[in-house]
Formats: sequence, C-alpha cells, structure tokens
Amino acid sequence: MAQKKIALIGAGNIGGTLAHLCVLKGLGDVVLFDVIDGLPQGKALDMLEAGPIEGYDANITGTTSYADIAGADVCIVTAGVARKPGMSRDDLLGINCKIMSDVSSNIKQYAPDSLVIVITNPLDAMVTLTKRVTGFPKNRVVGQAGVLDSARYRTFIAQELCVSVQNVTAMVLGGHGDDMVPVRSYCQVGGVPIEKLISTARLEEIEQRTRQAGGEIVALLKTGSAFYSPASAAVQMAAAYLQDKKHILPCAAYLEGEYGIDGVYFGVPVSIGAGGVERVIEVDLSDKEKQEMEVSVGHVRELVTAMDALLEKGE
Ligand code: TXD
Repeated sequence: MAQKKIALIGAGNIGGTLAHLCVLKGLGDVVLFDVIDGLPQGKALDMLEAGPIEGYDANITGTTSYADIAGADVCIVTAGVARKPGMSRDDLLGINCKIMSDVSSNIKQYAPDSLVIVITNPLDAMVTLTKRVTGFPKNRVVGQAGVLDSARYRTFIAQELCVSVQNVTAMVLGGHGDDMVPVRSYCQVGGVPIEKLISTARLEEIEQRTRQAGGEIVALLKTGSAFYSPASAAVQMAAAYLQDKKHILPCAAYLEGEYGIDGVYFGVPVSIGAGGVERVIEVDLSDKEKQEMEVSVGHVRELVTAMDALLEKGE
C-alpha cells in the first residue's frame, strides 16, 4: 500500500520537529521544503539515518523545489519568521504575509488536493490568506493554535493538582493572541469541574499564564519561539485527517455563522477526519466567555484588515 505523503513547508525548528514526529508515529513519507539550500536536505538525511535505530522505513527527503511536494496528502506550513523577545505575533504580519502568499500559490499548483495546516504567525491572518490564495474549500484549510494553547492550559492545571495531564480535559478557543479564551466551564479533571478543585483567584492566574505562555518561551529562548509543542499539536491534527479519526480538536476554522461569527477564521472545536474539517462543534459558553470571544474576534478582524491594507499597498 502506498504511504501517505506529508509535505512540510519550512524546515526550521518546527518543521524539523514535525518531520521527526511524523516518521516516529508512522504517519507516512515526509518531504521537507525550505528556501535555504542544504537545510531541508541535511535534516532529512539525518532523520533517515535514525531510521534503523528507531525502526521506521519512511522515506524522508529534503528539497528547495516545490515540484517535490506533488501529490502530498497534507501540507503543514511553518515557513516564515518567528518572534524574538519583545515582539508580538502581530509584528510578523508584513514579512510573513509575503512568504505565505508565495507558499500558498505553490501549494495550489503542486498539491491541489491536500489538507493544509497552517502554523505560521500571526496565525489567524495567515490561515485566512492561505484559504484565499489557494482557493481551497474551508474544510481543507485549517490553522493550528487551539490544540497547543489547550495543551498549555492542561499542563498548568495538571502541575497545580499533581495529576496526570491525561486526566485534564480543557479547551482554549478564540484567536491565537494574548486575548485567547481558556474555557473554564469545559475544563475538567477526571470528570470533575475545575472550579470545584482550584480557587477562582488561582484559576485566573493559571489562565493568564496560558494566554502568555508563548511569550514566556520566547523570553527564555531569546532567539526564537516554541517548537516542540506546536509540532506535536499539528501532528495530532494531521493524524486525525490521515487516519480518519473524527477527533474533536480546537482549531482555527473558517466560520459562517457558527458562534454568531461570520466570514473569519477563529479558534473553535472542530471534528477532523478524512473530510478535513468535517464539522464545527458549537458548545454553550458562559456570558463571560462569550464576551471574551467577542473581544478576541474583534482583534482577529483588525489583524485581517491590517493584512488587507498591506496587500493593497503591495508591501
Ligand atoms: O501555535 C502556533 N501556531 C505557533 C506558530 C507556535 C509557535 C511558533 N509559531 C510560528 O511558526 C512562528 O511565529 C513562525 O511564524 C512559524 C515557524 O516557527 P519556527 O520556530 O519553525 O521558525 P524557524 O525555525 O525560523 O523556521 C522557519 C523556516 C526557516 O527555515 C526559513 O528558512 C523558512 O521558514 N522560510 C521559508 N520556507 C519556505 N518558503 C519561504 N518563502 C520561506 N521563508 C522562510
């Protein structure tokens, strides 16, 4: 049986980690693409040579030619620039806009039937641009933010209560900015609502740390941003698609009226299976959470407007 083909556009920190996770998990063959000649080829060869030790037979290749992504089942995009200390995700808009326009038109040409998972920041604008340039239907263009933001929330809750992360279920919705929405009303530990286990004041601190968790890592690393956890998050989404799991995951999906929001990419729970984003799941939110979603969607709309202005100026 032919292996699935996973194209990774961008072979930097997240791209390299993605490749490793894909082959370790047996998801398929991997093509690593980057504009820096030698980088994707070097990482691919290195990972290929780990195969005999790890026991994977996947084919891993590196390339600077888009023709090599032909026929990919999934494209995961990390191409672009990552933040440095003091930068917000939105500061990356101008530079990453140009990169994503180029990447998207090549995906359209060479992998027209793929599911595209966008990771590049500012995420909500970049996934919007990808859908526009590829012209792919909304079920085949999705952004990764919520799986990571929810994993961060889950990590902090598990640490606080000294329980396994596997016992913590939680969702973070909204845009991938500092006004993301940790949904406390759906956070449970072993089925017990979180508000019965942690005081409101402490929960607020944990949620604030969650909102700023990306920046916490940027401040520590100084030369880039998180990469292990974003890669794990995107691989979970890719696996849901390739293995038709119908996995419910919080992702940036194109909304057409769900949650009272129209015409924008926004973080909501979706079901991912062989059809890509098969369904948006609508859950009841508290009044406070609804308000927070409104603030967050306002920010996403501003970001898209700023992107449109840049594109219009040809910047
Ligand atoms: O959850 C999330 N969505 C994120 C997103 C969490 C963390 C980081 N997130 C963003 O992912 C971050 O702000 C960046 O915009 C991307 C990629 O982060 P990464 O840490 O992998 O950045 P690197 O190591 O700088 O890698 C980027 C690679 C690098 O090798 C460049 O040469 C390449 O992108 N690049 C390109 N590849 C293809 N095509 C073009 N045009 C191109 N330009 C640069």
